[in-house]
Amino acid sequence: MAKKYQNFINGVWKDASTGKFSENRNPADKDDLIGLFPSSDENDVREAVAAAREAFKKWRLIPAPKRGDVLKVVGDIMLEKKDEIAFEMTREMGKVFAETKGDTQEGIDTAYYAASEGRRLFGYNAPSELKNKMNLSFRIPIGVAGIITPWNFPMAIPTWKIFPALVCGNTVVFKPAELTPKTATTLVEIIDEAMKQVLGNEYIPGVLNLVHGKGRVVGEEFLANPGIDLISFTGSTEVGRRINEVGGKMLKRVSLELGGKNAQIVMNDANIDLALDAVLWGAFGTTGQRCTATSRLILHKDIHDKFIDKLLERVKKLKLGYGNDKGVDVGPCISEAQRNTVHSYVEIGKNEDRATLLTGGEFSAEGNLSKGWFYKPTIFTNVTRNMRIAKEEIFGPVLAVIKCNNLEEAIDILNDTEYGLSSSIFTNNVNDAFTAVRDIQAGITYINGATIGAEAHMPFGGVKGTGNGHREGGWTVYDFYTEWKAVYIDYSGKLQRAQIDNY
Ligand code: UN1
Repeated sequence: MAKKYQNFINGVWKDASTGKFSENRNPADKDDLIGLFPSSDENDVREAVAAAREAFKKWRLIPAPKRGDVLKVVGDIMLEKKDEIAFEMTREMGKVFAETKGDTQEGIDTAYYAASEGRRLFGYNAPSELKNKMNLSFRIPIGVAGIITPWNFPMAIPTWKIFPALVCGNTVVFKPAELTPKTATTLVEIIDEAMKQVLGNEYIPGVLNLVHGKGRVVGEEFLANPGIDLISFTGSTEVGRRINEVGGKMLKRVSLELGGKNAQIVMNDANIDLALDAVLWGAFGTTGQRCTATSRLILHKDIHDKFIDKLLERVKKLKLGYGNDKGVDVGPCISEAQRNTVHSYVEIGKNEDRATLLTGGEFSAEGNLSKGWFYKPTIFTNVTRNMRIAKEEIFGPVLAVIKCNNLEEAIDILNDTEYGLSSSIFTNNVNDAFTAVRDIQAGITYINGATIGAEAHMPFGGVKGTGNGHREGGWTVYDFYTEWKAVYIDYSGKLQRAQIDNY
């Protein structure tokens, strides 16, 4: 009998009020049942929100450096358990062990960054226009943060959101992706352990609550519940729009990290082998299931044919398999449904769009692979910018190659998308590199680097349809989790009237 997991509400592990569970299975081996996780409903969310609101009264008064100390211990525990976390993450999510270790490391980096931010959280001061008066401003917590996270970075993305929320003095209700509830459970266990260690008798139940379940049920209650002040969401554009719409009506603060259709440009003067390494990593790392994945490759016509020959040779060497086995390069798609979506795009590319299928384009089901949701790394050539496979986010191991004549056209093609998350150009021409930095419309641009692999202490997010203007990561995320308070201190002993007494 598979282990039953629970929600964590008000400091207590408990079943969902529905009494129902859903299965979590290994995407590389559908016979491997990892556990049963609660199928919660709105009642569980309401209970969690009430607990978080109550906890907020006390947590906001814990000094920020001490809140930071909790995150320091969280980072230490994660570091100690890194391999164990990564192994289990590969088992439930599918990407290879080196990558789940990387995902965990991103969480550790975020923990230490948040810990140090507990001693910064800088405000500004400014001179007053009046004598004997001081103007200060500082950050204050907002309240209860609703955190909704995807399955592709089961550890890193929750940490980007939960750690800054907590260090700023907010309390949290966390709904992880249904497909990766185990990693989320581990994260919550670690944070709670650190809270207990650091706060001792001052421990406050309800600062962090975990509610498993479906977006349509649990997520909807996040929107409807007036006790949730802010929502941070990473996921599909469709769900993001819905959150923005309802959140907007309710005057909730909303941070959205949505789709991408990221491109790598390779110019005719580029280091070809370097650009090859990058596109293989960017397009097929994480089985293409990153918001930052390279899904378009824009090749200068002079090097196009040579590059494609080498790419084909290299891509055929990628080894598919269970990510915890040695020597595996690419894991499965996360689920059967996701693999079907990928395949339907391949059909669109072949038939509707009439691009050339260079390699892949089918399930990979040899031997043990038949037990999982494997899909062969796929490359289309002769793609033009208006084809659906060049425009829509596929979220799988599919790369669309587009030929270009010059830099201007390359950038124009790159920008011709509703999204604007990550981007990359390979060139050794310094003028072209700086032109690209200036003209590419994206939140992230790499020069001579793959489109994936943003660092935890830098602003992360996109322009245009990728989001709604917020950034995660680095110092910028702290703007989302705090309000500004302006404070005027008059020590003149009289009523000084701004805008009147001095002009
Ligand atoms: C995502 O796919 O949503 O920049 C996050 C990267 C990783 C994070 C990806 N650090 O590729």
